[in-house]
Amino acid sequence: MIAVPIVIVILLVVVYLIGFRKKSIKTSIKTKTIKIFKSSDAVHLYIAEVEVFNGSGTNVALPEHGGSATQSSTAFGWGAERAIDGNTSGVAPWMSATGASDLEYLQLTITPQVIKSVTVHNTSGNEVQEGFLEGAKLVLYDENDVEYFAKVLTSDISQTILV
Ligand SMILES: [Ca+2]
Repeated sequence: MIAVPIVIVILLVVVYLIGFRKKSIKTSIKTKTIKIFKSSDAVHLYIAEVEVFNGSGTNVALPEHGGSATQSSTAFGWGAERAIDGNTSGVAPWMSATGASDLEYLQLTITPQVIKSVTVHNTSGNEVQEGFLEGAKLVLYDENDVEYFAKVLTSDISQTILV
């Protein structure tokens, strides 16, 4: 009679330990690079702003916190730095814009550290009709440039992805 509760307790402890172990592994990964790949449905990849938050709530994508940005190519002179300038406005021209090939991307490099979330600000208004991010792909890489997380973006004006 007493064996059943003991077995249940042991099972609960095992489930708890497995869950704890997985969580610990994931949260210990240090991110170095964040890329957003253009959807093939979009002409250009327009990004109003990308914010990358660590556990202290600091936006580490900002240049003053160690972030930098490049992109595969630049259209209209709207450089990658506009995606990390602290201005989340999605109204042209306050955004980055890549060229129009199928392989365009924006790349952020941060001081390698554990991050908690990424917020992507989309274009808005009528100036850039094809700028909505639906189908674009967010990919995170660790400090050895190994991909460890990916998520397809939506057309939302602002979307936060928990890592
Ligand atoms: Ca901006």
